[in-house]
Amino acid sequence: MRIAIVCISLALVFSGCTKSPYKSPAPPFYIWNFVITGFIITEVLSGNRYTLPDEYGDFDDYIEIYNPQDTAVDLAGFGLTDLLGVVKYTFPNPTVIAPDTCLLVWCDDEAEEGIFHSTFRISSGGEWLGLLDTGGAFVDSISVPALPTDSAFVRDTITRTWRIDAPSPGKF
Ligand SMILES: [Ca+2]
Ligand SMILES: [Ca+2]
Ligand SMILES: [Ca+2]
Repeated sequence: MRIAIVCISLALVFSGCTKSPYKSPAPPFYIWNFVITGFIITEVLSGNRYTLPDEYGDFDDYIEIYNPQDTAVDLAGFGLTDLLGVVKYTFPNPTVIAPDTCLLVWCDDEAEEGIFHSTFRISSGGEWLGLLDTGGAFVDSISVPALPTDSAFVRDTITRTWRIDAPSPGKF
C-alpha cells in the first residue's frame, strides 16, 4: 500500500461521522471553493480497523485535506465540525500544508493526543462534515455515507467527485 511518508510525518488530522447520515442538519448544497481556498477534503475514513494507526497505536477515524497548489497554504484558524453552527476543531497556528501534499486530522475525540486530534468522531453509519474558514464560512462540506470497515470515502483525483474506495491516507 502506497502511503506517502511525507504526509504521515507531516501530521495527520481529521474527522468523524455519526450514525444517521443527517444527524446534524446537512446543508442542501455541496460547497467546493477549491480555487478560492486552495485546498479540499479528499478522504474520510470512519471505520478504521487495520488501515493506519495514529501515533498512539489507535486505529481511529481520520479526515484527509489536500493542497493542490504550487505554493504552501496555512490553515491556521480554520475549523472542522460534524455539527452545523459549531466549530469542533480549530487548526493550530501555523498549520502549513506544502504543495501537492496531504494533512491528516485524527477524528478520535482525543485532543490530548496532539494538535491534529479533533474533538469529535465520525460515525460509520454516515455523517455530515464541514471545513470552515477563519470567519466560520464553509470552505468544503460533505455528507459521508455509511462506510464498511476500512473502506474510505474518497475524492477522485481527476473528476473531484466522491466514491467509496480503498483508503489512501496521506496520498491524493
Ligand atoms: Ca460525529
Ligand atoms: Ca487516538
Ligand atoms: Ca487519500
